[in-house]
Amino acid sequence: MARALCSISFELNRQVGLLLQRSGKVEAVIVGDFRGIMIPQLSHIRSRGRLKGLRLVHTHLAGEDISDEDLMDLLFLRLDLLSVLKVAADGLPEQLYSVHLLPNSRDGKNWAFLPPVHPAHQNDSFEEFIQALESEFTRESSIEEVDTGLDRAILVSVSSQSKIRSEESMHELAELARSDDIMVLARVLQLRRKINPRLIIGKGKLADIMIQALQLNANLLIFDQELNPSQIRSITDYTELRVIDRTQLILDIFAHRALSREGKLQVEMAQLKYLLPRLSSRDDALSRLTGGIGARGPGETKLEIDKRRINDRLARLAKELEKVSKERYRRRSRRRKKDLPVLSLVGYTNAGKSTLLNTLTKSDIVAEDKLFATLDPTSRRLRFPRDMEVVITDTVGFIKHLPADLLQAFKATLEELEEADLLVHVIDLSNPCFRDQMKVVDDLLRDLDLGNIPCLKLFNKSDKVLDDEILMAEVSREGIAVSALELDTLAPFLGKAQEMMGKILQAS
Ligand SMILES: Nc1nc2c(ncn2[C@@H]2O[C@H](COP(=O)(O)OP(=O)(O)OP(=O)(O)O)[C@@H](O)[C@H]2O)c(=O)[nH]1
Ligand SMILES: [Mg+2]
Repeated sequence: MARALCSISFELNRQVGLLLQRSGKVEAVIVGDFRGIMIPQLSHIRSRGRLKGLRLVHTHLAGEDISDEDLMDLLFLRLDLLSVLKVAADGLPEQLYSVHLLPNSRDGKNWAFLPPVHPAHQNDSFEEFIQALESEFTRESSIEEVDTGLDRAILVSVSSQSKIRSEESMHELAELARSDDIMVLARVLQLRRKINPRLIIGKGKLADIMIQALQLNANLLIFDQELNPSQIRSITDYTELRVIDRTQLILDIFAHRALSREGKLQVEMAQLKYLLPRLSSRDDALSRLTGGIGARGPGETKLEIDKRRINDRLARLAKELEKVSKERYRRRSRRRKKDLPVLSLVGYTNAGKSTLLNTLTKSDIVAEDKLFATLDPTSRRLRFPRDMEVVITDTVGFIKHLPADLLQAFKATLEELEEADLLVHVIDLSNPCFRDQMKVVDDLLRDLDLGNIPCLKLFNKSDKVLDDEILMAEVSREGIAVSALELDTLAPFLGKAQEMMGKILQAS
């Protein structure tokens, strides 16, 4: 076979290759040019264990043995083995060079070369060799590989921001992942002065990530930056891992959490709007975009990935949403008749809004250490100390880079905030980035035209930072420090809120 391959290659003056299955069956014949060979898309082929289950044998005509390009192919495609058949000047086979991946790096390398042999002297223990390699891969990672059925992700950030900001953002991304039941295996941060709009990440860096993914058995890459269609392609052209970005992760969380009919409709709409411009007819990358995470519509619905069907679906969703929001409008005007003043809790996700509502009204709505625990607005009655009754509402939390489509979709729900007589901006004082978070919330409130409603700043989780006297003094000039977990600390807040509410009602 080696002889035939060499002579064809020699005559065509092009590299020629065979992709072989473990059984020896030929998966594909590839004809390249003099210097290189393009391996076809293999994503339809399921991997056998950690490796791809395919071996590539191809010719080299220019006298070189295994090149960097070959190593990249080995790595990105997770080939079982890559062999180069060097063709001699007379068109006959000269030597066979082979390389395979390693479960652990040796001398900083994740691959190992086999001693070159003459093709005629090749021994046939390939199957055994691959079995041994596979089990070595499995053994090396068996310690952390308790199969929990969770997605296993590597977080990637390519950022032009400062190191501290980028790390904080990455931390938030990890929290988002955790909130979506995704296991975070590693974080890769690359600081760049400028981000290339076409290729977000270089091939070398991507190779590093692929090595880690292989060693840690990751199945998902999550980027902290929103990826445009060409950036997605620049990554998915090389890797078979699923690739999503921060926006999709947030959308996925929302898809999991949405309970109300309106919430579900809104999330599905946002997901489809996000996907639409990222669709192109030939896109195999997209099926990876939508396979598994990101393909999960709210509830039981599965996202459809056909452009025309998406457009039809979007039109239908818009109609249904209109109907639902009319109903809500009617409900709202009924409530309006009772004419209780409305106090709305707003703030960054995980700030403690739901906890506060629970403590104040002795309720039991979901409050947990996850981002976006609350999606659907909840209202309760609250009696102030000096005999005043108000409606207090809890709302969806805000986050930086809140996907525009999502914000758009939730506008109807957030419109309820327009009814608020008083906003209470709940801030997680224990978060080192609370100033940035405050700004995100203030900016969003302004975008939603809610900037004119009187707003009381509530610095929550003060129990965690009581020692920091400077900080406590600083924030007590701007608002009120409390701990939503302890009813006793809330008296000054209730007093102030009632006072403000009284003035507002008088003025109106
Ligand atoms: N130590 C401390 N933890 C708090 C306090 N208030 C809330 N938490 C915790 O913070 C976490 C988030 O609280 P939630 O009330 O769910 O926050 P949220 O603002 O409603 O969050 P979303 O619904 O995701 O926007 C929970 O684990 C709470 O127990 C507080 O005053 N002190
Ligand atoms: Mg909440």
